[in-house]
Amino acid sequence: GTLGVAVIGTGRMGADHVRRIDEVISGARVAAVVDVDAERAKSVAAGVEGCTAYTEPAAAMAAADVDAVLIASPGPAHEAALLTAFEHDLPVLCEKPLTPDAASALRILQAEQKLGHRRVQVGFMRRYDAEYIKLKALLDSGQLGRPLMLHNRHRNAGSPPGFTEAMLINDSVVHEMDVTRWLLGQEITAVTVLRPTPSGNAPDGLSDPQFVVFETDGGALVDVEIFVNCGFGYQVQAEVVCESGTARIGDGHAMVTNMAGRWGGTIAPDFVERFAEAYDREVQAWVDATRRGEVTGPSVWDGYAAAAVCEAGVRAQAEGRRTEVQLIERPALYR
Ligand code: NAD
Ligand code: ISE
Repeated sequence: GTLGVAVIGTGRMGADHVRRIDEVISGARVAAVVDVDAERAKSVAAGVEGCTAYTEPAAAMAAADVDAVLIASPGPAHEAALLTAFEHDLPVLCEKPLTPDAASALRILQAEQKLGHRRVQVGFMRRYDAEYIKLKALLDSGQLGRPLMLHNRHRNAGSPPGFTEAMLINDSVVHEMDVTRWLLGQEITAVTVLRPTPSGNAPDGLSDPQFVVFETDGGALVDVEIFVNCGFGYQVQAEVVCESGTARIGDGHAMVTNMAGRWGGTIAPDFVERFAEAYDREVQAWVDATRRGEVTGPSVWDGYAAAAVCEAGVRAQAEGRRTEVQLIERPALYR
């Protein structure tokens, strides 16, 4: 039957996922929404037929019409929601980051193992982006030979108030950490963070942009330009340099116009637009797998591994030196 989903957190991403499940996704409906802000939950629920508003995740998860949970609250609230979902043995799609630090991610890793089966897909949506999928297929085909370097650019038009140095790593660069592990099939072993003199447009207390370097256990070097106040739009680009060629994605050349003596295209304003199709594919894949009784996509292991790299990244950033990643051995459930 139709999957009754409880969406926890109805902010920017949560509200967009509610719309998506309501209007785009097949096989699921929004049975409940939860927000600590009762008014926000009520107003989102009011737009969806048969949807109940709650302020407590536990209350929604105990409801008879809730079969699965989509967590879109801020990172620090994910651990409590995940543990409650495990108590009810409910399937979960958890927005990235799994949790904001390695110790809490490890607790989730242990809790899911205690449950005895995988229940969580982590919201690393770039794995569902059409261009990233093509790039991964090309690398896996071996036509380009061994990947030597991966260059990434990650630019946001602006950062929200309260966006911190640590969030630059935990909320933004975490995407490149996952994409690196997934594209290359390698673990990240060390992180170094370098900074130019900050842009005059960077908010107080945020050194922006920054240049992050990963080393991998396969001997590849990965760099990330993270620039969250670039001002001109939302851009995510990647270029892999291999032994026999290179491949590049994210140029956004879907349409090129000629007008008034210039040629060019448009830049997406934000992630909601840039990754709209990836989010659609991600949520549909989660609903389809859940209805088959399966769990696919980025796992709690992937969420933990990214959190461990984040922890090294935040330390590298604060201490200004190359920092090695500490990772436990991959448990049998995730092999
Ligand atoms: P937001 O601040 O816009 O929304 C968060 C909402 O959660 C708010 O309405 C807040 O009141 C509510 N909330 C806070 N604590 C809660 C709790 N304990 N229980 C229930 N609700 C709670 O944040 P956002 O930008 O929508 O981010 C939400 C999540 O989505 C984060 O994990 C973030 O990293 C992730 N995100 C992912 C992407 C992506 O590209 N995949 C993009 C943006 C955000
Ligand atoms: C945000 O949380 C995201 O996940 C976006 O994809 C990323 O581009 C942005 O920098 C983050 O703040």
